[in-house]
Amino acid sequence: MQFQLMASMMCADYGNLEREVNDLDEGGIDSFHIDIMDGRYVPNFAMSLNDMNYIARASKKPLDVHLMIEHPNNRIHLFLNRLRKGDTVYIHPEAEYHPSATLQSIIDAGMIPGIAVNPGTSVEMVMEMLRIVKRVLVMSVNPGNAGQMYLPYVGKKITKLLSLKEDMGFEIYWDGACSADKILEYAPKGVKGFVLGTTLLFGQDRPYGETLKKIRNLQF
Ligand code: S6P
Ligand code: MG
Repeated sequence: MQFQLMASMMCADYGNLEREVNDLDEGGIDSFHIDIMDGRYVPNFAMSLNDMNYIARASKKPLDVHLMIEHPNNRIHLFLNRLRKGDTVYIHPEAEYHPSATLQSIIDAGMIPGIAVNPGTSVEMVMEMLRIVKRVLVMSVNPGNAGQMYLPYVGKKITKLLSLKEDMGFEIYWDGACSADKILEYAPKGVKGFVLGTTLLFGQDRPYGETLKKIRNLQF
C-alpha cells in the first residue's frame, strides 16, 4: 500500500530549522507541508514566505503550501513566483469570490492545484471544483492551530470523497490530528497522504526516520 507522509513544518523547532529539515529529508519524508495564515481567515499566524523559501532551498523534496488566507488570488503571485513545478498549492474555496479562477492561476503556473475542505464545508459545496483540482486536503480540525482534537463527523465526508475520486480525478490528503488509528483505517481505503504534526511526528523524542519507518510499515 503506497501512501505519502508530509511534515507539518509549523510544528518544527525553529531554533534548529536546518537540522529539522535535514532530519526529515533523510528520514524519508515525502514533502514539507507549509501552513500560511493571515490572522483574518484563521485567528493565527504561522509560517512566513521566508520560512517557505528557506525550506525550498534546503531540500529537493516537494512543498505542499496550505494557504489559510482571505482572497488568495490577491497574493498568489508571491507563492507562484517562488515555488517549483510539482509543488502543490491548496486554497480554501470559502476564502475566495472566484476560487476556480485562482485554481486556474495555480495550474497555469505549473503547480499542482488543491482545495482544503474545512470540517464545516460539505462535499456538495465544493463539487464543481473537484473536477479541476488534483488534490483535496480534508481538514479534520478547524484550520488555524496544531495540536487540536479530531472532529469525528469528518469521517463520513472522507467516505463520500473516496467514492468520487476516481471518476473526478483527484487524490485525498488528510490534515489535522493525524493519529496512528486514522492511518491504519484510511490508508487502505485509498487516502493518498497524511500531514503529520504534533500527534504523531513532532515532539516525540524519537528520530524522525524511525517514526516515519514505523508509520510506513503500519507498525504502531
Ligand atoms: C492547521 C494546519 C495543520 C496543522 C497540523 C498539525 O491549521 O493546517 O497543517 O499544522 O494538523 O498536526 P497536529 O497533529 O498537531 O494536529
Ligand atoms: Mg495545514
